Formats: sequence, structure tokens, C-alpha cells
Amino acid sequence: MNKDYFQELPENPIFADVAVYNRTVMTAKQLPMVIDKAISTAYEKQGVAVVVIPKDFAWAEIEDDYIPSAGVYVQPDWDRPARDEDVKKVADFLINSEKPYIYFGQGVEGAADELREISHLLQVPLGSTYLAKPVFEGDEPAWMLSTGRLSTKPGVEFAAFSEDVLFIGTNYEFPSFNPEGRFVDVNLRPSVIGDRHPAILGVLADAPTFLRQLLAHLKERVAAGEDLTSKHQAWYNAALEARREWDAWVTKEAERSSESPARMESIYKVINEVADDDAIFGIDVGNVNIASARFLNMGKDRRFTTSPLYATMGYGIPAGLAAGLEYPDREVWTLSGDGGFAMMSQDLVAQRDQNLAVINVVFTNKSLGFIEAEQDDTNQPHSGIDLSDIDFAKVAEGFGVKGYTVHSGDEFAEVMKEVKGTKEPVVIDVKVTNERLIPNERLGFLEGEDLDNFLAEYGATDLTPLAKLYERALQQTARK
Ligand SMILES: Cc1ncc(C[n+]2csc(CCOP(=O)(O)OP(=O)(O)O)c2C)c(N)n1
Ligand SMILES: [Mg+2]
Repeated sequence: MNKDYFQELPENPIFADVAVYNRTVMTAKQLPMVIDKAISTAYEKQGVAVVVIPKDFAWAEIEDDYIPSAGVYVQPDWDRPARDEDVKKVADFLINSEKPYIYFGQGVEGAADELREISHLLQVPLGSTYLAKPVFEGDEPAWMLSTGRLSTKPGVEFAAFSEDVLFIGTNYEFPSFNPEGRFVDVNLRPSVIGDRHPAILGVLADAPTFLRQLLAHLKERVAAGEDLTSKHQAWYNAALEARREWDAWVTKEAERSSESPARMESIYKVINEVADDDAIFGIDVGNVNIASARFLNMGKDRRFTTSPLYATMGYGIPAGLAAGLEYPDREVWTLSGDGGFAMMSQDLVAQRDQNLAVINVVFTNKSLGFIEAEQDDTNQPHSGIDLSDIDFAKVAEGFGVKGYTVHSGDEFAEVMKEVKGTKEPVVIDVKVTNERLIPNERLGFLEGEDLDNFLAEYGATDLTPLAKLYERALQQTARK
């Protein structure tokens, strides 16, 4: 190093932005210590650790006397509860609101039952990040799913129009919420409190523990005869109706299963039906995230992984490889767009060589669709987004992997009958429409004629704007 020699390159700067530990080993002897530290730091900070090892050390002999500590720590027993007075404050915050909302992230995992019961006792609707989808084992009628670009229609509306939001176990970054809303943050990390919006209260607590405390507190108040719900009963009823309408619309779209090219909804309908209860999905980056956030049912023990922070295309196939190696007894799927799939398709060879029965689904829309939509939204002329119609089934065959091509939901269902239970990797190239999935994120900002035109453009006139649903619900609760 340090001579501008052939292929000389300092590696650490490359990883500076993404690594939680990023060091070059300086002597052969310290190598075990550095690796040990890298592992424990990766666990502590939940990120990537990078260790650069100069080749000079590759054949150096060292004493085998290092005692590692990364593997010896045990999880602590504490569960970090909140103070009782803060639990009461949060309860009051929700009870006294006309338009309350609970928006949760992965941090609440393990407290799904409590969350459900709280939402029910209080009659407060729920929303969540995309990553928190597996928190519930199935679905919940008062859960609007996520907001932002991946959102459902009610997910956008409830974020935009709620007035009092409990933001718990999440660091959701996009500015999708009511700018005039009041926020209470419950999080273990002080740096997250108020990070995304001004918070009127920040409670440092473990999210599942906090939910247990809140539930116990609410039950006491119910037992004492207190009314927790009437201020926002109509708001909650509107949420139930908005979610029911959304589901009905998605179901209707999924019934267009004979159309060619295929509709995303019809493909996800089949995936939801046939995937194992504990299937793992490696999800690439692009429209496939919008579709998965909206249409993929997490079922009992289904799990997914994607690249949420850096949104790195090409994530799907390697994620399937890792999942197949780590969980050999579970069914593994990858879901990718044609752009992302093309970036890493060479890893199909590794899936084959490792005998991993991964079901790789690639959605060919002949476009970098997610970016095409961005260019449309920002009035840019289209550039650099067209993709050739690659025959991914043939590509797969070249790598020694079985390939299929389908053009509709019905064809996909037929192929799945053969593929289900496969003992080897397969690729299913689904030729999908490049018609844009409804950009729900725009909905919350449209009114009157603009809104009507928008819904008509996306064939979504069955969907009623929240303002109307709320008005109806108010009238119904008044009549009772
Ligand atoms: C490595 C990388 N390059 C570029 C991007 C920007 N980007 C995000 S989504 C996307 C298009 C994805 O296209 P495709 O995989 O075909 O999926 P589609 O959206 O068409 O379904 C691009 C280029 C990225 N996130 N990661
Ligand atoms: Mg594409």
C-alpha cells in the first residue's frame, strides 16, 4: 500500500457511510480481536461491520490464545417500562382525541395481542410501517397498513388527517403525517424521539412493555366505568369502512386474472394462497415493494426481508440465497422487478450449486417502473428507464435453473401447481403490465373534481374519500 501500486485502493472509505464498525487490521496478532469487536459491534448497533485484512497477513502464524467475547453475552432481563404517570398521559392523549391514530414499527414485535386489544378497547385505528407487517399473524380490520409511497389508500388518509398520533417502536422517516398533528413518541432510543416531527411527549420505554402497561391501565379505567371511545367512535368506524372498501377493491382487481400482461394483484392473490405459513420472502427494490406492502399477506409465521434503508436493487436473489442457507426447512421466495433481477441473476448459479429450492419470481414490465413513475410525478421527460423484454426463463435455463414464463394470473396459478414443493431453484418470469399501481400517496392532497378524476384514471371510483366516510360515520353515530 501507499505506492499507487496496481489495484491499490483504501477500502475503508468505501464503507464509511454504511458500516457501524469499519477497520483495517494492523498486525496479524490483533486479527482475532478485531473480528471479535466487529461481531459485537454489529450486534449492538444492528448494522454492517467491515474488517479489511491486508493480504500480507494471510499466511502469518499467530498464537491461538485469544479469548473471544462476542458470543458470551446474554440478553438482559430488564424490560424498560415507562413511568405510570406517562402511561396515563398517553392514554389521555388518545382518549381525548377526536382523530387519534397509533402508528407502529417493528419495535412492537411480540406485543400484537396487546396492540389489538388496545385498538379495540380505545376504538383507535392502527397504521404501521411496511417492515412491521409481520407483527400481526394475519390481518386486522382496523389496521390501515403503511403510508407514503408504498401505502394503501386508507394508510395515506389516516396518516394525513389524524390529529393525535402515538408513534411507537418506529423511526418512520417520510413526511406523510398531518403537519398540524400532535405526536407522542414511545421509543427505546432518545435520538428517535421527535426526530420526524415535533413531539409533545417522548417516552423512553421498550415498546412491547409499554403496550402491556397501557393495556392494563385502560382495563382499569374500563372497569371503573369510564368511557374511552365516544370522542372518536366515528373516526374508528370510518377506518373500518375505509379498510373494508380497500380490501374489496384489491380483491376485485385480483379477479382480473385472465388479463395479459398480468396484473400484480392477481399474482399476489396466488402467492398469498399457495405460500407456506412460514415462507420467507426476499424482496427486491422497486414496484415490488409497493405491491408487497399492499398485497402480500404475512399469514402466521411468514417473514420478509428487503433493503429498506439504502433501497439497494439486486437485493432479492441474494436474499433468497441467504434465506435458503439459513432456513433450509422453510419455503423461500424471491420477488423482483426485471431491473433488479437482471443485476444479480448470476447468483442463480449459487442457488443451484447449494441445492436451494428457491422460488424466484421476476416481474417483467420492461421498465425501471418505480423510476418511470418518479419521472412522471416530477414532469421530467422519460429517460433511461426502458428495459428490453428479457426472456428470464431462458436466462435461468442457461444457469441450470428451471425457468417458466407466464402472462397472466391464471397462468401463474397453473405453474405454481407444478412448482409448489420444488426441490430445486426455479425462475418464474411473469410478464406484467406496466400500468402504474394507484399512487395512493397523492390521494390525501386531492379534493373535489381533481380527486374524482384521479380515482377515475386508476379505475378506483369504488373508493370513497375519507372525508366522506367520516361524515357518514358521524351521522350514523349521531343517530344512535
Ligand atoms: C442499485 C440501485 N440502483 C438504482 C436504484 C434506483 N431505483 C430504485 S427502484 C428502480 C427501478 C426498479 O426497476 P425494476 O427492478 O424493473 O422494478 P419495477 O419498479 O419496474 O417493478 C431504480 C432504478 C436503486 N434503488 N438501487
Ligand atoms: Mg421493471
